[in-house]
Amino acid sequence: MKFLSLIAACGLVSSVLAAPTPDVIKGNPFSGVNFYVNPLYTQEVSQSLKVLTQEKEWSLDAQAAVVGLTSTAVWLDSHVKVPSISYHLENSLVQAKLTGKKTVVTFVIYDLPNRDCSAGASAGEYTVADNGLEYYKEYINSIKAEFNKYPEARVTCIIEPDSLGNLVTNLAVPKCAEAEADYKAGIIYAIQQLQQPNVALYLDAAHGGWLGWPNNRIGAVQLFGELLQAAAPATIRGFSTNVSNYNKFNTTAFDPITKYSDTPDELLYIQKLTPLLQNASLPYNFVTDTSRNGQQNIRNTWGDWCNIKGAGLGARPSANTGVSNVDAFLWVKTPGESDGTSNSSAPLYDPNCSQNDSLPNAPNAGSWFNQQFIMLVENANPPIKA
Ligand SMILES: *[C@@H]1O[C@H](CO)[C@@H](O)[C@H](O)[C@H]1NC(C)=O
Ligand SMILES: *[C@@H]1O[C@H](CO)[C@@H](O)[C@H](O)[C@H]1NC(C)=O
Ligand SMILES: *[C@@H]1O[C@H](CO)[C@@H](O)[C@H](O)[C@H]1NC(C)=O
Ligand SMILES: *[C@@H]1O[C@H](CO)[C@@H](O)[C@H](O)[C@H]1NC(C)=O
Ligand SMILES: *[C@@H]1O[C@H](CO)[C@@H](O)[C@H](O)[C@H]1NC(C)=O
Ligand SMILES: CC(=O)N[C@H]1CO[C@H](CO)[C@@H](O)[C@@H]1O
Repeated sequence: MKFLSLIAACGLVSSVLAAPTPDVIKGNPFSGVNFYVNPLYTQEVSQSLKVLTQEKEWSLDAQAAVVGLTSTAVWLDSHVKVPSISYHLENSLVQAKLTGKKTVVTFVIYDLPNRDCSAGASAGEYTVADNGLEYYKEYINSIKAEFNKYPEARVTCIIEPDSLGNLVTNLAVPKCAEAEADYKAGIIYAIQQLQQPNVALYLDAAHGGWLGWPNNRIGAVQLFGELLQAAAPATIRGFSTNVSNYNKFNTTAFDPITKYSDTPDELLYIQKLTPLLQNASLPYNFVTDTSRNGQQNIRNTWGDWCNIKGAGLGARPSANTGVSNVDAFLWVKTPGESDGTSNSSAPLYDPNCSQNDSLPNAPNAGSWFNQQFIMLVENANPPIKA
């Protein structure tokens, strides 16, 4: 007995002392690995299920539980969330050990000054007027310090959804014009600090209904080129599209709202961007958010974005996309978390959130929204297999 526990103790000591093997990403960071399941999301869903079963008979709780065990991205949408990186990376290493497979975690970097400059629902903690860029750099430095503690963990980041889209099309909005220089400097800084052998970055490229229009995509590629040239030699793996959106990835039954567009789905958008990126010698790999694109023909206009009624979960997170330069389908937007409040007296109210194609009684962006979660599970396409 004593002998065995001595051996066990030696095993423990040596496994603590052995330096972990650093992860070095080559090619698609999602290929051949597991996708991280966030235990906090699993908990959120099981809380929701408790409320549900008290409220009504619901036949889909087994499916909902499967959703709770599906990989979702972790949003670092304020500086106080940064220390949670350790929690997530440690859990990812546990999941890797349990499954015998490397496990990739996706974080969303989302805290620029004047965030969400063209809308009201997701304004952030920093402003350009109040030294926001310096605070943002501290936020990025803290993220880097957390990542550096776990060189053996595999990490991908989605950098600043909506921000560059706003610079391409919304500079007429004063809050966006004011933010232009800080958005650029902040994103260049984020790329330079965060790109590491075990960290792959995806810069957000909005979606086909926004930057897909011919002039917009040319403007977007010019802007990407300008920022990547400034960030070099640091670089990115590619671009993310459709974060929090509802566009189909590949369809032949186009939604009527996309009628005048030559990029009515995300695959066509990616296929139009790819040659422009190649011609500019920029990376041209993509990830696409499929968390809510299961159903179409649910919006009055293509720009509508807030808690859309009738939406359903889309393709499950996977590296099997069928397209060589699409690295993965991801659930970036967390299914069940609100896009914004429908209360017109609330400080973060945006009129998009009380239109007739939005769910009523919605809480603030990021807060749990049971009705939305139920709806997404009920309308999942493909359906969730329990
Ligand atoms: C897109 O959908 C069409 C028709 O449904 C199919 O033939 C094609 O293989 C799909 N392309 C990709 C890349 O998935
Ligand atoms: C390719 O890039 C060059 C500049 O490097 C530009 O002049 C040309 O218009 C681009 N062609 C296309 C098809 O985008
Ligand atoms: C909703 O947001 C879109 C931009 O995505 C905008 O085009 C539209 O006018 C907004 N609608 C309302 C009612 O604010
Ligand atoms: C709407 O927001 C206002 C201002 O924050 C608050 O006083 C009110 O209680 C809210 N209404 C509902 C229904 O939550
Ligand atoms: C919803 O609102 C739009 C205007 O935003 C209007 O055109 C449409 O008829 C309304 N639909 C219903 C079902 O009330
Ligand atoms: C990054 C990005 O473009 N996100 C957009 C995805 O689509 C929704 C709905 O149109 C928008 O609200 C997001 O801003």
